[in-house]
Amino acid sequence: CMEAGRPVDSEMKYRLVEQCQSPPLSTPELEMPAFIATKVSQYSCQRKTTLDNYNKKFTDAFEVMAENYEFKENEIFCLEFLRAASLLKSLPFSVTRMKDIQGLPCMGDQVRDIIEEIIEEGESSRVKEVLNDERYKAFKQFTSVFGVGVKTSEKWYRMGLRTVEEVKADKTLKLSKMQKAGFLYYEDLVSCVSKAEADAVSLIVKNTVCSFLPDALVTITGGFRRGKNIGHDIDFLITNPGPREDDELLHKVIDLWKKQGLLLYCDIIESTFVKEQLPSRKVDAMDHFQKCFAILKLYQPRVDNSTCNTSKKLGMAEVKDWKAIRVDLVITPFEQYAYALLGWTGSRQFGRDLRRYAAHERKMILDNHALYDRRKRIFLKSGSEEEIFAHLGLDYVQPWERNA
Ligand code: DCT
Ligand code: MG
Repeated sequence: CMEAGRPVDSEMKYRLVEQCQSPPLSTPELEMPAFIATKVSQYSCQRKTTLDNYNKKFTDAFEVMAENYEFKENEIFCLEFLRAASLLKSLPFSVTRMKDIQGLPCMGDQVRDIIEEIIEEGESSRVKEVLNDERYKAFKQFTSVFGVGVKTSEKWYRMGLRTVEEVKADKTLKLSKMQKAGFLYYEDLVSCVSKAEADAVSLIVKNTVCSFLPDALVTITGGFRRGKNIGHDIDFLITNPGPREDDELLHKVIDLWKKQGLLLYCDIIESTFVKEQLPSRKVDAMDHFQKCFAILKLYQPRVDNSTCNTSKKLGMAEVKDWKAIRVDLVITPFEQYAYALLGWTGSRQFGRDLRRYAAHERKMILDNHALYDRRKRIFLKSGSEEEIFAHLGLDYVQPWERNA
């Protein structure tokens, strides 16, 4: 979740989808009688976005554009493309003509130009330009390393570095502990986490946490809670119902994993939460929970083939029987659990829009800890995600419909 690589190479995604044509839709008006473009909300928290994306060739293109603007630290244009991508992901049909996007929000000129070009030419020249851009390609590689963000990439790029190999080879660079781990386990970390791996790690986390606190609630959040079957990390929320709070829990868990040889990297961040403080006004603010960004060693049941035994007998290098996996553990007080769950379930865009909706439409401030009503000057308590949506006057959106 920190500065980390994205799960799927957008370039690959883009190339793959370029080739497939969407099925011809003769009369979408007749097939979608309930669809009225002007009624589509500009906020993704008022839409349902499942993983069935009928407009992947457009949304992949927008995500490349957004990422390029992120690398250039142009937040406005970055958001414009992220919002457009998110909107098209929520459509129940494939866009095949400009008429299909008529009346929809979030379709600015830049966005429309790219849609038009993809409809007419099958691909966008602007997106192709970005994909071939030296700076974009270098930043894409650098930010795929755990612990490397835009700032570090900028520095390396200015030094003339262009690839991960060049960075690795440059022994004069001062790397953070996180980046060192990022390079050490690079291959494992860029290969995505599967659902099966997430389930295996989930068992380990639950068993360890419950050995110290039997009543603790451990929930998988992030993309896996939204029904994705791959991710770049596994996110967990841990809380203890009942009065007892245990500030030492996270340390106990980490210490045990260290003893068991399961911990490859860990950065514990102590809670910085101040009760009296209003929810943060920063739209993309990090929360104040005690948390840990870790890399776990997940042993994998090896396929039983004779080559492994032979290699041992012949004294050859042993086959690696584990994979490094990025795991985030977040500890929350029980009263804040629903807010933390909503925030950590994402998607990022869904969370952004929830906070923007709260601020602009309800004069409320939402973050991962609480919801504050500025008119009534009170905090609104919630014991479940449903209650938070209700406080905001929103229809409930299921986790698997939050893939905005
Ligand atoms: N989140 C948050 N505050 C942060 C970081 C993340 O509230 N400082 C939320 C937004 C999404 C969610 O936590 C999980 O973050 P990621 O793991 O980055 O996203 P993901 O949706 O799980 O995607 P991936 O499959 O790439 O892990
Ligand atoms: Mg995640």
